[in-house]
Amino acid sequence: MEAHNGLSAKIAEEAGFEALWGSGLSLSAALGVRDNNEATWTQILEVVEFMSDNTSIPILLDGDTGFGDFNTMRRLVRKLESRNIAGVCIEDKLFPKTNSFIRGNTQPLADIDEFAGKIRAGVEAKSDPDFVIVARVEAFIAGWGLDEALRRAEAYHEAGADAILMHSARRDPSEVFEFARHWQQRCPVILVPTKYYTTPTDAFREHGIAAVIWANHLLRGSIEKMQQIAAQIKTEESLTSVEDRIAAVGEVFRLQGATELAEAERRYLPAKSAEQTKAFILAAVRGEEMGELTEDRPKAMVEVGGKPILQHIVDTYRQAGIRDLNVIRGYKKEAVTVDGVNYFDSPDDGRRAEVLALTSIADELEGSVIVSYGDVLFRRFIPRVLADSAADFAVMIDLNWQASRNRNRYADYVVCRPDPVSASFYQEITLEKLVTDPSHPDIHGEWMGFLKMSPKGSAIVRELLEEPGDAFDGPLKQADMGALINKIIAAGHDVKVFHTTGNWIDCDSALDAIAGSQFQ
Ligand code: SPV
Ligand code: MG
Repeated sequence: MEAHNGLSAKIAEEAGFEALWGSGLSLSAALGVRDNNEATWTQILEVVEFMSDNTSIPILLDGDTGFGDFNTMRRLVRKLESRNIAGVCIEDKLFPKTNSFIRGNTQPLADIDEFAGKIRAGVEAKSDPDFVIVARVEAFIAGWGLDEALRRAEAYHEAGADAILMHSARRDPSEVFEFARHWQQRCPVILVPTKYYTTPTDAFREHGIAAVIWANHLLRGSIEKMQQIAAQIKTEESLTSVEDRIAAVGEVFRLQGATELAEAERRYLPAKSAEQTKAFILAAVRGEEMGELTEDRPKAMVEVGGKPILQHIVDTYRQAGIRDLNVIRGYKKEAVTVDGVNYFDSPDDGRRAEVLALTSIADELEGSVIVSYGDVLFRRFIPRVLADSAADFAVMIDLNWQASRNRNRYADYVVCRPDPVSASFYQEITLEKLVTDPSHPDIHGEWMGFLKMSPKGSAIVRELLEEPGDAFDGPLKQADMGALINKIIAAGHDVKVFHTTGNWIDCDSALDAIAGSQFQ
């Protein structure tokens, strides 16, 4: 299959072709010049180098007439080998050549001996025994007939050509088949059925043809498509109706191998944990306790100190260096309009169905992830500490949990091992469980709503989310983050505890929202 740059080469390879034709016509047309050696051979070399770098299948370069005499041919072969090009095809015409389909029968042919010498020079310049040299015979193009075609093929084969490309401009394959019958497979024969394109491919097989070259079809396909799209955008002055007719930007990135670069960055760049962590902010619930403040918006969008709570959260995450920010919306989702974040929609708006919401985005839970709440304001060191942790699971707790109990508000209290207050500085503290009963005798702190997962932790959570709903001590639809964390512990995983006193606020009442404005 023809290709004319790194992109078309990749597309042809992905389509399953076994080899590529670096077409002189397509390469020159794509560069905006004529197929008359207007592009220099080193310019062509640069393009085929991109094709070679971007593919793993063999490339046969259309070397025109070899771009000069035997001496240029020797240099060409060496340069192509160094670019990992599999072979070159040269045609027995004169430099500068003209495309065979432009008044072909008026074109002069090369002297047989001179051309055979060029082939020998190429063969002897090879250092890779697998590099192939294909001799292209233009006798039919020039109207010189079968005998001349056979004489030339024989001389070039004798000079060491690995294969003969027999070209023809006829609408039917009769002359090339006639050649094949007489040639009797003395070496492989290659055809270019651009003009006799209606010939069934089985007919080529029956005549013992080794390969056919679809010589310019990706170029011609792209020309037509580009013309249509350009005309349509010009006429309509709009992108609306073209968007669905063109490749998505994501497809462009895929063809460029963007994923590989992202993986390489993870492997080779110094780890900046915050940059490699993504945050999911749960902002689906209304927050009825805030009354009319949340009639037309979820509580994450209630304004505190002149901007929505969610905006404060997003700003703080960004200050902490965490920029991959994802918001799960539910209640009045159209009112959630913070810029620069990715939105996901909870399948059940307005309820504390946090596990259900996470299940709906389970595929996104990969790599290093922090899940937190859309109504919790916090200092930036908190996500930083969590992002820096190598633990598979980590949470942040507030030791001053009595404040919440005294105000009698709903909270997730934590039982740790050992007690963080009496633990020595270097001791690891792990979470035993979350409890909601403020009179539980072993409470050590209050969970601040942050769950950090390492890449491995994310994978574990994805698996837990696949379990049936009743695995969460009750219907999945009602399971909250606390249930998920207890589930992680019950499955035998350690949850590391970091602690602080204050430095956060849970805006689950209008009162807290006002306190939050002082906090900021
Ligand atoms: C090319 O693809 O550039 C060729 C084949 O040489 S043809 O255009 O048919 O001459
Ligand atoms: Mg050509």
